[in-house]
Amino acid sequence: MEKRIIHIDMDAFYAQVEQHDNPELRGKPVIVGGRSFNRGVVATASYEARKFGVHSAMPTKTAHKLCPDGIFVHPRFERYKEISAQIREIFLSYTELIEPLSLDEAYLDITELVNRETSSREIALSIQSDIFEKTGLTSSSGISYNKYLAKIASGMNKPKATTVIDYNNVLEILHVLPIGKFPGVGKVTEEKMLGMGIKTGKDLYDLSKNDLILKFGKRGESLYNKARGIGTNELTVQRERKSVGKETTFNYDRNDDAEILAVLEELSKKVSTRLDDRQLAGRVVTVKIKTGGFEAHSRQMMTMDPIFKSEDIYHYAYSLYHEVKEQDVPIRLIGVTVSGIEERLYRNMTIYDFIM
Ligand code: DCP
Ligand code: MG
Repeated sequence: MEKRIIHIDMDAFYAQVEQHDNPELRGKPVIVGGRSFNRGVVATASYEARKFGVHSAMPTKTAHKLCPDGIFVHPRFERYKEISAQIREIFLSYTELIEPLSLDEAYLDITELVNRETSSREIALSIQSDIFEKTGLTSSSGISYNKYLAKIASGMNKPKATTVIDYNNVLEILHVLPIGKFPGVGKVTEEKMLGMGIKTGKDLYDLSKNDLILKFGKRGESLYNKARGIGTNELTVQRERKSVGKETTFNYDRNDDAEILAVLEELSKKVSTRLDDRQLAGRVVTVKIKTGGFEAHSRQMMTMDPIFKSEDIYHYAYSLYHEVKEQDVPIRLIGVTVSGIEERLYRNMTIYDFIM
């Protein structure tokens, strides 16, 4: 059956929150990020600042050059989280079929809510107006019959827009879409494609499936489908995850620190990858062991900031291991867990990237 999926994405989220909370910033080029000249990065910029070419992930230094009169503001993650929670409450008042992608964007499956009296566009507009009423912030939405088209649609007419992609306009829209705007085509793939002369959806559409598989391997088929408006309509509805852990049972009891630590480092990497996949981080690291005599011991430690990188996890796990492992007592199992899980507030960056 055909589904109706909405993708909702707040407009210039962090910057808009700053402008909302501080009216003096309204209508001005606001750049949220690290203030440091050498190390800071831009988290986002208001639409006024974007006119100067400032964008997310750009070094603050470059942003200064492009927009010398820009107002540089530090991020207030707690505030963004608070608003994100308010937005989620609104989503929940419509449906439980929600797939959050980050603090400011989510997919909603509203198939069941559409009927002869209420169109999917009306539902999207109603959600957006609820968000505005509750938070004073504007958002954009995209509506389509699958997820990636809904996401493309929400970005097409930003800000404050509601855009529908349907069977009758899908190819027309995809054909002229710059290749970098296809979800899943990151910076690296985009460069590669541009180098091959694939600039738009039409260029992609004109390539055969075989050709795409030859050029892009496993992803070839998905690209072939994306050029044709074909994609999944199944939401990954998030269950709340309390902890992420990995453990190994040895095939014989071990006592050699170097050997055990090498395993612990591997486990830390696996935990990190899991956290990374879901854009999560955690504040508590636990190391547990079981001795050859089946006694279980564990130690845990609170971290300074939420962590997710394998070297950070291993850093804590390393000292916990030395606390919990008794000399000359061989162990049969070791595990590491990160709990105190929260959603990551910045993508592919750590808090240090924002330090002044
Ligand atoms: N963000 C970040 N680092 C990035 C990208 C984004 O910290 N590289 C943060 C700041 C953004 C928020 O996530 O405000 C949401 O990201 P979006 O990609 O949705 O960007 P915006 O909401 O800022 O702008 P747009 O209106 O284009 O959605
Ligand atoms: Mg956004």
